[in-house]
Amino acid sequence: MATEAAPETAEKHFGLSKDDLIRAFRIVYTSRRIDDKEIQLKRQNRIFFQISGAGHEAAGAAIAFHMKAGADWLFGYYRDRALCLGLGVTPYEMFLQSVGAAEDSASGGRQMPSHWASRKLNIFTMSSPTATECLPGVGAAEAGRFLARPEARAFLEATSGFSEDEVVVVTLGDGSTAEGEFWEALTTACTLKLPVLFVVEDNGYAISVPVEVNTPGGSISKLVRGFPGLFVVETDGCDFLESYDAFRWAFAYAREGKGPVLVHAHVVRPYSHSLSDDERLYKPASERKKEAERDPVELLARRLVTEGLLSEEELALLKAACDAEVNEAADRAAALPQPGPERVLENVCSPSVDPASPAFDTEDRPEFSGGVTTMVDLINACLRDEMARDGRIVVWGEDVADASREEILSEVKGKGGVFKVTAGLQKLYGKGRVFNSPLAEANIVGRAIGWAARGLKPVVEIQFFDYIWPAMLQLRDELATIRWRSGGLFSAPVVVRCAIGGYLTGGGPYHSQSGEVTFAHIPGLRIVMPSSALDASGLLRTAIRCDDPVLFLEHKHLYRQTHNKGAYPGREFMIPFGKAKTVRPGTAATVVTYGATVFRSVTAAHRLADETGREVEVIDLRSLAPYDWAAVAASVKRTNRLLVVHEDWQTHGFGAELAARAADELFPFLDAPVRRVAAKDVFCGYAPRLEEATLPQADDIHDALAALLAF
Ligand SMILES: Cc1ncc(C[n+]2csc(CCOP(=O)(O)OP(=O)(O)O)c2C)c(N)n1
Ligand SMILES: [Mg+2]
Repeated sequence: MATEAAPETAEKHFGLSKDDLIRAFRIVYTSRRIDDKEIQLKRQNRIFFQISGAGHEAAGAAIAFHMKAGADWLFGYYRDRALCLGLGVTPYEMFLQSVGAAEDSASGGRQMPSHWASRKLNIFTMSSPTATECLPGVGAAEAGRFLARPEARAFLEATSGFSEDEVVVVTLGDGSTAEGEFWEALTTACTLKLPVLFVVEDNGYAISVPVEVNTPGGSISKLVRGFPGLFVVETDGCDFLESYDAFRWAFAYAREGKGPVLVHAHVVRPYSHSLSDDERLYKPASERKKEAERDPVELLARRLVTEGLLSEEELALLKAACDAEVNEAADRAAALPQPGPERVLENVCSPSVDPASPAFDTEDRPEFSGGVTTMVDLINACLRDEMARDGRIVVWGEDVADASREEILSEVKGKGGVFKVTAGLQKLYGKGRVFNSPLAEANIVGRAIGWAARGLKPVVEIQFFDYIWPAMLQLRDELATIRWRSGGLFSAPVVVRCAIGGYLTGGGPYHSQSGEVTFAHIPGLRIVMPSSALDASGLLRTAIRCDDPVLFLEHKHLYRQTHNKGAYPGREFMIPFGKAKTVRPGTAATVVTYGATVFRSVTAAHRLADETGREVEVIDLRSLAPYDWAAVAASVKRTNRLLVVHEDWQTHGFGAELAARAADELFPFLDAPVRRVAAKDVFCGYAPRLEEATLPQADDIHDALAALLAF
């Protein structure tokens, strides 16, 4: 009897109806058929890469069944085809990416297939590095909580908004859990009790490397059980119904605000790692046979038939309908053109907000107040006023808070940064907007991406440039690429402040490093390096208000000098990027420099003028990406001599770029070879005499200039 059968089915299938199960089958089967079609197209050279979601389909469909598309967020990876289909990405959209079509809505032909993105569905643009999605996912969850606060109402419209019980789903493979960023993400998800659902799709291999090499003991779910508050679930990801049930509990826990969850889904990988891999080289036939028996598409098909939900004929008809849809979508997409060469440079930076434009230039309209003070104070004042102007600005990093344990603030003065740049900001704006991160640089930058993607404005601190490197993957492969790789769908206008440089007499090799050129080389990142308090104030304001990621380099040695002090220039004082400053006029030669060598260059120029009566022009670039080539060229056309000075190493340094460009574009105007003064190609020693001999000094600049003038 129907009335008796209904509850039995409901119980058996966790409340899912026959139609639900058929929908699940459509998803897993279509996913597999898209992979098969792509493999065919790749073999015909009609697409250029293929990586399949085969074996992961049932787990993916189960996740999709529980997600609220467009309310929850996905920070996923390349095996999530079924999950994305379940959320609403269409087969046609998937093929647009495989053929590299200009119309590919996820990336405009930028990304390999299986790197989806959708603004509408809250699928964050996927990248290829393993596990880099974990920290942005955690950041997005924090951002959701921040946006849910009543204080956020004032600026909610300028953000992604939030949903009451939203969950951020982060997926990754078993091998990827060996990456430190996964553990950094778990750390923050647990300490902050965030609604993040980590899904480890464990197919037993990372390309050819079996799971026990990446995971001690071979089981990630066993390994993470000690994380406080983390709900850990293990499931057979090949079985749709078992997965559906596991994710039911997982989502309920996260939605109720109890904290993060890790679902360990055991899946298979029947199609090799990608079409460039042949698993027969490292997987014995017996193992492949066992995997084939767990094929999730077959398992679900068998269940539908054996449980009488579909007849063999109905199943065949359903498959035929899916096949037809897949073939039609592939044919339609394959007919479309790739983006033309005119689109190569699109979306490297914001197309609408140009921080080099006059809109960011109020340099000639300062409204000074107070006496002259240090660079530290003016950066602090700029942060203070910008945070008052825009509630979306949030500050974190190592030691940046006044005190993580807020209740002790009545007893102590508070820390506010190892250089005191952020001192007092927590007291003013609370620990919701100014807080300490764990001691983990990728964590700092990665989380910021998640916040920024949702329309907030993180201004984060990397304590020392010497320790920026754990964040390199986030900076270069995530932050810098997000707008470009998503065809403008997403952006992450994060400001990363970082103390840089030497001349500390005792800074040693790990507190004296330069290396700005490593970042100036990366498309999509803006690099700024002020030499005076006033410039720092104006450039930081531009960095915060612009719509691109900015690496804001604050020279430690310049934080508290007397020669570069300034008065606070007011709440609207902005200096555009790419606008150099002539700090000393002259006609005999041009010195182009930035950072701590500006003062040394001016000192050298003064001495030379005293000795010879010849005046050398000194130009402070102030920003390196973009840099003010027009100012350099105009000066060299007048002086006919060029010396580039920087603290960073000489070999492959910023001076190499300027010298090459001068040789190319200014050759007819040069009366002498372009010269460089820079650090010796060695790390900076602790002994002050070593430091002095390593970093460029005013004497070195003076001597180079004398030689240049004598040429
Ligand atoms: C940081 C980084 N290192 C190496 C690679 C190359 N690579 C791509 S996928 C992969 C294996 C990933 O294995 P796993 O996490 O188990 O995911 P699966 O592909 O098995 O689903 C490797 C080494 C990469 N993409 N990123
Ligand atoms: Mg794997």
